[in-house]
Amino acid sequence: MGAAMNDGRPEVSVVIPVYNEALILEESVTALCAALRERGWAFEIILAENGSRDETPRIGEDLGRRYPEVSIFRHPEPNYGGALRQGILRASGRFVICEEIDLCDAEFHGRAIELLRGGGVDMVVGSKAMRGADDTRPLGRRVATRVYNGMLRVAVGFRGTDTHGLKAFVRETVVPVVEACVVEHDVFASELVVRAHRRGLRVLEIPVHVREKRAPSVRLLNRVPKVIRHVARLMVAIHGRGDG
Ligand SMILES: Nc1nc2c(ncn2[C@@H]2O[C@H](COP(=O)(O)OP(=O)(O)O)[C@@H](O)[C@H]2O)c(=O)[nH]1
Ligand SMILES: [Mg+2]
Repeated sequence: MGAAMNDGRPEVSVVIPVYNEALILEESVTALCAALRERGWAFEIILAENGSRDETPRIGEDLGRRYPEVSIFRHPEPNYGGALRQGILRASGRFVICEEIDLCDAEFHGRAIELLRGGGVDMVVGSKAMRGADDTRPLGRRVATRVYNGMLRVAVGFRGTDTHGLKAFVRETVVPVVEACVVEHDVFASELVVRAHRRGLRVLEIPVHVREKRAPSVRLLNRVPKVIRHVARLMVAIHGRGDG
């Protein structure tokens, strides 16, 4: 594995859910691997795949053979949140970065790990909507981010500006929060951030520059009914049982 391992464990685990990403998987992982090696970090990259209908699994396996830092596993059902959660639980690094294959934002990695190493924060969230962020996605996506965040504000009293993107955290501190999460699919990522806030973890948002390597794969409108159902479920889980 990479340089400077501690007890055979990497310092940084990068978890990336992947679904039908054959077009950009190899290029993204190769560039990410090179960028992380360049930093001299001891790291691993965990690809969390499920149900792809293209060459994603084969390309992922192949990358795993070529790069000792890279591994891929298959989550049994098509479920972004389930795959992400499983990937986090498989991670062994002191810090975990949750990435997206179309972003792989090296600048975020550098800033987030520096903040986590400093010890003053438990979780760093990359915000696409706060002051200083630069979001180059289409207008519909940028509006959706704000509407969704407004829903979380009303439903569960979320006070931040974004939950659904890049994050990095101290594994040991955040795994219990992951284990407390009940909602699957897209909303799991939000539940993790919302619960981290509610439990009094030190969560810091930093602005990100969003540059997607390709258009989003899942059509926005198709996702809406499911997201509304899952936010409702989250609201009941948090208020209904009064848990954090
Ligand atoms: N395992 C898994 N990964 C997914 C799924 N849907 C999307 N992803 C991955 O999640 C990341 C973000 O997906 P993307 O289509 O860009 O959605 P966005 O959130 O609208 O930007 C990418 O790495 C995708 O490959 C899914 O159902 N399962
Ligand atoms: Mg995307």
